[in-house]
Amino acid sequence: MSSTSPVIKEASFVMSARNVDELPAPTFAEVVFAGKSNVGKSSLLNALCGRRALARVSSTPGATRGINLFRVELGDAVLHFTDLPGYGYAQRSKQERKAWGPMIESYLRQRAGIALAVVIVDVRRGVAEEDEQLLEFLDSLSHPNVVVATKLDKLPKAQRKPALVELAKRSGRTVNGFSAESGEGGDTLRARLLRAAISREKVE
Ligand SMILES: Nc1nc2c(ncn2[C@@H]2O[C@H](COP(=O)(O)OP(=O)(O)OP(=O)(O)O)[C@@H](O)[C@H]2O)c(=O)[nH]1
Ligand SMILES: [Mg+2]
Repeated sequence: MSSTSPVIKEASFVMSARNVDELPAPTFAEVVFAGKSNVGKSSLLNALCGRRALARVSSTPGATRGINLFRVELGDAVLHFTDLPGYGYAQRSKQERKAWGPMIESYLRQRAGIALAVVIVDVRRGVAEEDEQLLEFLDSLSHPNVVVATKLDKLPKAQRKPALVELAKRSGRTVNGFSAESGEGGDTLRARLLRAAISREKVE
């Protein structure tokens, strides 16, 4: 990758869907953000775009409802970013919790344009059983994926690198560090997103 990191020139909200069928045809390569409730998916999306309130963020789990689609200009590419509701939050009603599994699953199964799935974990908590299941599901669908450990700023500087190395060792995957507070890790991630979008364009 060149030393100049791609920048996001434009980012706008497209729509929020309850159902995959409501989404527009997959015109652009899609980058999907998934992970447990409250890990910081929407914050990461906002930080990547350099926007404070593009996607809804809350300190209470369950901030993101439905499938939220954004249109993003990254370098010379146009992409869709998809912000998904979190999974694994035990205190939601049974009915709602049940609804999320199939919604996320059908999104991942049906969207032809998925270029990359970003699986977000809290650097202090690591890769949970549900995350592992999601990663395996993504592999089975041949969706390229990356693990991003966020909230890096919550750890003292000296503990960050060792924590990421430990996470990588335990999950057997490459783990990228990130902080929505400081923007740390953003350049690497934007470059990765752009690479995924370009390789997707070549396939189609
Ligand atoms: N210090 C710090 N706080 C963060 C970071 N990322 C997210 N947060 C905080 O974590 C909380 C949850 O963030 P969200 O971005 O709403 O999390 P989410 O994963 O989208 O949550 P759901 O949509 O409910 O699944 C908020 O209070 C954020 O301000 C980070 O990198 N550093
Ligand atoms: Mg969210």
